[in-house]
Amino acid sequence: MLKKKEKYVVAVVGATGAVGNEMIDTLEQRKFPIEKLRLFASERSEGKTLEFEGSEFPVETLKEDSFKGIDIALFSAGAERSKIWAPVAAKSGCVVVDNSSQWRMNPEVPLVVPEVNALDLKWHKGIIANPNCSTIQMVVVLKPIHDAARIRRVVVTTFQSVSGTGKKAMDELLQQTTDLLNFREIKCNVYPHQIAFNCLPHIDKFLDNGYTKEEMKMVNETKKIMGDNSIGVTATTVRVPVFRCHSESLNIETEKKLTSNEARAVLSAAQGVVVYDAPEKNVYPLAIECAGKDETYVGRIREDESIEKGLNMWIVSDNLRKGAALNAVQIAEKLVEMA
Ligand code: NAP
Ligand code: 12T
Repeated sequence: MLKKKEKYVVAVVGATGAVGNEMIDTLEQRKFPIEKLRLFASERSEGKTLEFEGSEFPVETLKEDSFKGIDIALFSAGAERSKIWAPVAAKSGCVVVDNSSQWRMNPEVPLVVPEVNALDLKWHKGIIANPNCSTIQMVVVLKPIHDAARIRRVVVTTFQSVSGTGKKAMDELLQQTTDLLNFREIKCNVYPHQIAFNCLPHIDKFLDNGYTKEEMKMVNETKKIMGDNSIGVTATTVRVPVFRCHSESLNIETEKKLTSNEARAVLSAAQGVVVYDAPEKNVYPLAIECAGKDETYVGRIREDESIEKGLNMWIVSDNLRKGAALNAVQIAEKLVEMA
């Protein structure tokens, strides 16, 4: 449990990565009460420094006693590192907010999106999991609809940016794009196929049931966060040549009829959601406009005319912010509030 203090010693593990970088910025922007910031990455980053509030901070490597004196650690260094180091950190009295998939479905670990299930933070035992980026933005929108009309089933298709995979993938999209425009041969290192000018129906590993791990994360994590196993979810996750922000097409079947105007009203009142929906003026959420924003934007809200009680909508959010760093920092803020 986090003890009440004026200011906290905070660590970012994976500080040099795409998410870690965003975590440092988010902590600064939201004026998180920090007494001391500790930054960790791999041996490759030894000797590097990173800026926070105008000062340079050294990047350290992880050791058994690294977490002594640290109150809160935000992890985003991959599942393998979280598997080893999150329990080490928790054992030394630190509260871990983990961004990897390692602990999300563990029944001992709360999986939290503050707008949806902040109360689950009460039963943590030292590790709290941050959901998958595609799941976070979806549940922020599903929760108010579920409360108003009970959701039976969701069919989701994602259009996910390369920053979800990390820095190397952003470099690969840029490099392939410039190479192709200069009639040079391209290299594929991060993804199995060309990502520039292409769409890949493949995110994370394929599983025995024919779905990808990313698709099953959306199915399983949604039920856990919403605290309702009866919600049916089926997903197709697609990587698109976009740098930042995930877009999602949602088809939602409800128990109670919601008209598109009712849905718009429910979503307008929801925390963390912005209704951005005026198609007659070409107004709908766009990845390039949502980059750097905190909210999940919703547009194209319309009734599914093929069923009695169904809605279609298009949602966009910044995967590095609400999908990762911001949600983790909001969890830390809630912990401080509850301490
Ligand atoms: P990234 O840009 O590739 O960064 C990876 C970070 O992990 C770097 O800081 C790297 O340090 C560090 N790291 C690698 N091996 C390490 C080790 N042995 N010890 C300590 N640090 C190590 O990836 P990213 O996009 O930021 O993602 C990082 C992780 O966050 C992912 O693996 C994923 O689990 C999670 N994530 C979650 C979401 C979500 O949906 N909520 C979204 C994206 C990512 P060096 O620079 O020294 O190599
Ligand atoms: N493979 O944290 O490649 O479970 O976009 C997030 C993003 C895993 C995760 C990606 C991934 C996660 C990706």
